[in-house]
Amino acid sequence: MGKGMHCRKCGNAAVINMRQHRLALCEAHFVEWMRANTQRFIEKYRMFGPEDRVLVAVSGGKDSLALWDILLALGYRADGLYLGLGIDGSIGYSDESHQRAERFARDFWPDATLHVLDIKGTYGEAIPEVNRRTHRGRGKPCSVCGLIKRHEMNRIAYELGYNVLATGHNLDDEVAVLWSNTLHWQIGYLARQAPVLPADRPGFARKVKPLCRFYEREMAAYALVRGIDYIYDECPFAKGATNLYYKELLNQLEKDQPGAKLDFYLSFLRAKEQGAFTESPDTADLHPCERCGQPTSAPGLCAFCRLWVEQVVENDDPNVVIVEQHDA
Ligand code: Q46
Ligand code: ZN
Ligand code: ZN
Repeated sequence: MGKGMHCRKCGNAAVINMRQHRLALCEAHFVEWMRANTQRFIEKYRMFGPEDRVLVAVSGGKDSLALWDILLALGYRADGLYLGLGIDGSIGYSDESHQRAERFARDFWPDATLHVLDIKGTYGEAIPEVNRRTHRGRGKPCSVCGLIKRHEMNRIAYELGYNVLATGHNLDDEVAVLWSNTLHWQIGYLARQAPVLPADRPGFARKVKPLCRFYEREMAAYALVRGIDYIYDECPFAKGATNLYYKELLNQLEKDQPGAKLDFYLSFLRAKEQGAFTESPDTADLHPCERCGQPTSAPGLCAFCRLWVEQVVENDDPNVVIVEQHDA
């Protein structure tokens, strides 16, 4: 990384050279630059202010831990939420990632709160088990997992009074999704892909992605420089995902044309601002789910609640105590 290069600000040895910005920085100035830019993006896209309560979805990976670190360093009221999905694989993925999240909170920000919700402990089944019972994922549990994560993040933010939900999606994630949505001209998805999504309905949290303009490589460098011990492996079910294939393609493009990814993403946002994609009409006719109250377009129960009542479910009480609180 940036061998023989010098920091543009102080002349010390650089730890990173960002070709797309023609900018090399030393450790201290890189950390400062990442935080200042995050602040700039938060303001530019009107994500939140100092009075908002932000819940950061923390997975134990570099992006979400770095996001939490940056928001706390910037002085925001940001707490973490770790969802225990019960995914093992050969690396004990969920246990490992849970440990990293706890350790980060304890060692870096002992006054911050990390909420932990274990899906199996709460609902009686881990993600792969729900998937096997309902067969929604046809093998891979990703659609079930995405549905449960979205529902639970919304619910916990609502119940604990957070008005903003922040996730650690970086530029590479956003560009891979954008690429896929563009290849298939998914107008509805394109209309909803943005750095900020307004709340689904009053009382629910707004969704924000403060890292959406940082390259994955910048996030890895930030975690490294800050000494954050994160889980390096992806979830075992991510392997072979189309998104990873698109990421490789886009890396090739970026190698030949530094800045291509950022340009693709920013041009998309600009086109949106100019009205290229209008809101999809499927936001019509949302009503509260009969069981959990979250907005749904399905009659009766939302997709999440149907997961648990499709067959015998023991833990059927919608008021189950959900969150175990760790004030590290
Ligand atoms: S959806 Fe699928 Fe991810 Fe859930 S099962 Fe793993 S890969 S964690 S982002
Ligand atoms: Zn410097
Ligand atoms: Zn529901």
